[in-house]
Amino acid sequence: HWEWQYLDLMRRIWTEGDERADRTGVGTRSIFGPQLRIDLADDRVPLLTTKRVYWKAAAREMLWFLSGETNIRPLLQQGVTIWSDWPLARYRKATGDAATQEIFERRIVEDAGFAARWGDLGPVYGKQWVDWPTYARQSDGSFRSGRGINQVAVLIEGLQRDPGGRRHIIEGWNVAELDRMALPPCHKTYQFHVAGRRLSCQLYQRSCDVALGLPFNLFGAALLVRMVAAQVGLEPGELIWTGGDTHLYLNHAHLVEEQLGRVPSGEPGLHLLRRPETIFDYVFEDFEVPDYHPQGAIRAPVAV
Ligand code: DHF
Ligand code: TMP
Repeated sequence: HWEWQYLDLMRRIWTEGDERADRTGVGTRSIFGPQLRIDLADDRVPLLTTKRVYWKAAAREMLWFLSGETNIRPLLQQGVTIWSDWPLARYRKATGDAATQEIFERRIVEDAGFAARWGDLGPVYGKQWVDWPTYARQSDGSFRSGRGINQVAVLIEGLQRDPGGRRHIIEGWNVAELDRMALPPCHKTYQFHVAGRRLSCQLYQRSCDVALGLPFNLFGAALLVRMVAAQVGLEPGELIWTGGDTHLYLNHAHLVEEQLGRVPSGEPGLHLLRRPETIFDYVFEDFEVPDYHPQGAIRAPVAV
């Protein structure tokens, strides 16, 4: 069962990880450069069963990336609150207003102007994936913005034209724009690879919160591979996940202890019910996760 790889990673970090201070002030145990290899054949999906993972939020987040959006408003309109903490922290700091998360989120949904002012994360994943900025030099030597590059469309086209290519990459790490992002991309590079009829993907994640972020990131990546494979007419192959700084936050001790005492239960699947015209036309209702019978959710605070 693939999930033992996740549990083993968790155990290894907790017992052998290097204890260090981090940006958030919470503190972590961390290792550098681990890898997971997950077979995606036969509708398999890396979705944890040893705790309940809110996969619907991960799916909606992936569609939000593909839509090019960087404002949390469309997520909140769908009840997805995983990105609220960062705009909220910025809002509190800038205004001194101690608004609760609920009040802040309600205001983002109800007030488009407020959302435009306070709900944007900057040029994060969505922007870089489908509208990577370009600059055109003018005859007088000045620069003007050119047409953005849709990396996802380029990827699909490239896989169709040259399946054997070694340049099938979606890159989030736009060095020139990092300082305007609420959070520089964690799952920063996706490289695709075709062998025979199978489409594999290696994800490089520079920084990984194993307890909260990774379960979402694995499901999201698998969903992306499945959509790309369906669009280019290939079978899903392997998802290879490589982590940079791969850590457990010290205030997740109860989660680690609880989860490491559990044993994987069953194998959920992932069905794509429809193959729309383009990868940008998927909707949430196109996804189905049969046979998901997870064990109980384990709450833990997210480090901001
Ligand atoms: N910062 C940190 N420190 N860790 C992260 O995982 C993280 N992830 C981000 C942005 N910044 C981050 C975006 N993705 C949760 C999951 C994914 C995510 C952000 C937050 C999260 O809090 N998950 C909880 C609650 C999920 C829910 O029901 O809404 C969980 O128990 O999985
Ligand atoms: P950092 O920018 O200082 O590395 O902090 C980012 C934190 O968020 C780090 O704990 C990794 C975590 N994270 C994930 O694990 N997955 C994600 O998708 C995102 C956005 C963040």
